[in-house]
Amino acid sequence: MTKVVVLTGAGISAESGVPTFRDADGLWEGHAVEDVATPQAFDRDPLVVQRFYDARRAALLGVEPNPAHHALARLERSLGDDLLVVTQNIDDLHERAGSTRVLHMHGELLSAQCRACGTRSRWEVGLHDDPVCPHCGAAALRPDVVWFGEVPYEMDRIFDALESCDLFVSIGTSGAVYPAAGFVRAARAYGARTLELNLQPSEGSLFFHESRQGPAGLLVPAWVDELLA
Ligand code: BV8
Repeated sequence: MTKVVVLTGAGISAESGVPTFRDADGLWEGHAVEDVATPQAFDRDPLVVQRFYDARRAALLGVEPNPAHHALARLERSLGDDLLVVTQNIDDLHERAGSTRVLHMHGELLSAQCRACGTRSRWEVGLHDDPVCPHCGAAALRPDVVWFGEVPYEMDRIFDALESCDLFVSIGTSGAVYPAAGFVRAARAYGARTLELNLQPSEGSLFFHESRQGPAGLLVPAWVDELLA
């Protein structure tokens, strides 16, 4: 069986109505990255940061997975453990589409992290009113997301998967943020075939064996049909 690693970014959730980061009306439009997605920003003004993530967490209730998410869940039902979805996204649309083998390298909106005891707890409501940690009782919760300057989650598991995969596929990412933007070169160096599915060429397109342009909602189901044919 072909061992496959799929990397996803904001583009796979765009057709579900989740804003991307860098596109015209992107998330970063309203906010300077350094004002909302760095530990320094949180120390400087936690309320601004908490409200930024509370708004994105609340917005999750109004969106649904799209055909690209459902196609990857279908692929998992065929490949089982031979598929790993590594996502930069902090939304839960992969899981809501039925995917179980999902690794959130930049964290999750529906999780809170306690800065006192380190516990990560499932969290579905706001954090701006400074609720206490369900584990230690300290009012020290922050969004469980990886900010710029912080080390992404499960980097060892990701590189193990890149080392043993036969096919690396990148979907809906601009290739602007590291270490995710470096995965294609690592996978290729380990001998994998590499494919990009993106609305427009990304900053890393030239590193892929093949790059297909178009909306993920069309490209991903077609690619899954092809792979399972
Ligand atoms: C770290 C969570 C050390 C929070 C995020 C090397 C060189 C230069 C800089 C660095 C470097 N190494 C590290 C850095 C610094 C930094 C970095 O990369 N800076 C950039 C800006 C230059 N990286 C870090 O700080 C990282 N940490 O390096 O620690 C380390 C590393 C390894 C091992 C040990 C130690 C941490 C970065 C994580 C930051 N947190 N998110 C939150 O979500 O608020 S990053 C965030 O932005 C996302 O998670 C994602 O990663 C990134 C956004 O990118 P995309 O998802 O690609 O979205 P974007 O809008 O940019 O693009 C959308 C794409 O989709 C476009 O191409 C578009 O064409 C396409 N598209 C749109 N619609 C569709 C579509 N495609 C298909 N269909 C559609 N319908």
